[in-house]
Amino acid sequence: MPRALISGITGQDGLYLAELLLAKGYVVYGLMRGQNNPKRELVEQTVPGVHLVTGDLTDISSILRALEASQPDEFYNLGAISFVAYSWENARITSDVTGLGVLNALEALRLFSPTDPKRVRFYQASSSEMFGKVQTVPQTEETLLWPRSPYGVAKVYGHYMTINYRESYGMHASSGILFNHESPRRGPEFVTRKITQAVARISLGMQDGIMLGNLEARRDWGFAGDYVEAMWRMLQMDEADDYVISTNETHSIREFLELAFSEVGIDDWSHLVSFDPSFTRPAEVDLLIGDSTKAQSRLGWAPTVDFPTLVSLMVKHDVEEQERLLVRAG
Ligand code: NAP
Ligand code: F7E
Repeated sequence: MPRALISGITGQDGLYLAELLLAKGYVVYGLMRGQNNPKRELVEQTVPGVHLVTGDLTDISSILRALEASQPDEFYNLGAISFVAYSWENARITSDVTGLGVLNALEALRLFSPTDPKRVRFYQASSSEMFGKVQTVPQTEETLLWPRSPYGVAKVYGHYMTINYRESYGMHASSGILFNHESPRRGPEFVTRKITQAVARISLGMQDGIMLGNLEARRDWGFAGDYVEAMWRMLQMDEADDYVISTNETHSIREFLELAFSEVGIDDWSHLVSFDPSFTRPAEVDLLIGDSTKAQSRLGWAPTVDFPTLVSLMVKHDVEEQERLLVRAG
């Protein structure tokens, strides 16, 4: 049976990827930080087949121990401080985890398999945030990177370090340049889930309104379940490479709001949304739209969930979840 190690197992993508790999018959290990991680129970309930090992991307010896324990054929590096807004307030720790953590993972792999650089196939979770102030529309694998946040800069470092280790040591190391992808498992700090949770609560009379920042920013939003399939496909290729993963459509936060409110039958929502400047960013990424032609032709990958379906499934999930909370509260 193939074996995989996933860092970031407690995150949105870690859970979807673990489900996918378990369904394919993999033995799956998850690297989880902290001695008492509050998300341990969630992982154990959602993907009970996963073996958990403790470790931290800032601690190279803990990554090496996880490699020894899991003996993986594939290592998916999904661990990161991933919230862009937080990265300005905590630029150093973001750089340590999201940037240097990738170097630690690559070096741990070299120490784990000094004579066979291709023994473990490596996936790096690169990001469309690296395009930042976009230099071409749409963005492809060839687009010049121009990050706009400490998070984006850290991802650029991890991206080029992955390419460098592939070129320097012949490692099977691939980078997926993933555009925004969402799901009911998305953290509530990200704008999509913040909106769908709020819309659900407003529709149930549990909340009066929602405070947001810039509604005009545009993102290429896909479904996380589709995107982990692309990660796996990259590691099944004979040659490692870099791929943009996107839906090739762009929508504003305003359009997301429009669809989310209409899902609960609210057509006039302008009085329910207020502007809060604290949710704006020192430097904004105004427009992201990918071109995933390379992934579609070489990996045979394509998104299966379109934008209205994505919004709808997230709102429906959150309405059900909030109704359960209401019932429990009596
Ligand atoms: P997420 O839900 O924020 O999950 C991040 C994961 O990283 C969590 O499991 C977190 O663990 C872990 N982590 C944080 N600090 C760590 C450390 N020091 N050592 C080891 N693990 C650590 O992110 P996601 O949405 O699943 O995204 C997965 C990856 O793809 C991330 O690298 C993200 O930057 C990247 N990405 C995401 C998107 C997107 O739209 N979702 C797009 C492009 C790229 P704790 O639970 O312990 O905090
Ligand atoms: O912001 C605007 C905000 O935090 C999207 C991460 O997964 O995708 C994600 O990064 C947009 C921005 O995601 C609020 O200014 C308005 O323009 O949901 P977000 P993100 O920054 O695009 C990339 C690809 C990653 O790699 C990251 O890890 O929404 N916005 N009002 C707001 N954003 C938030 N969070 N909260 C607001 O109230």
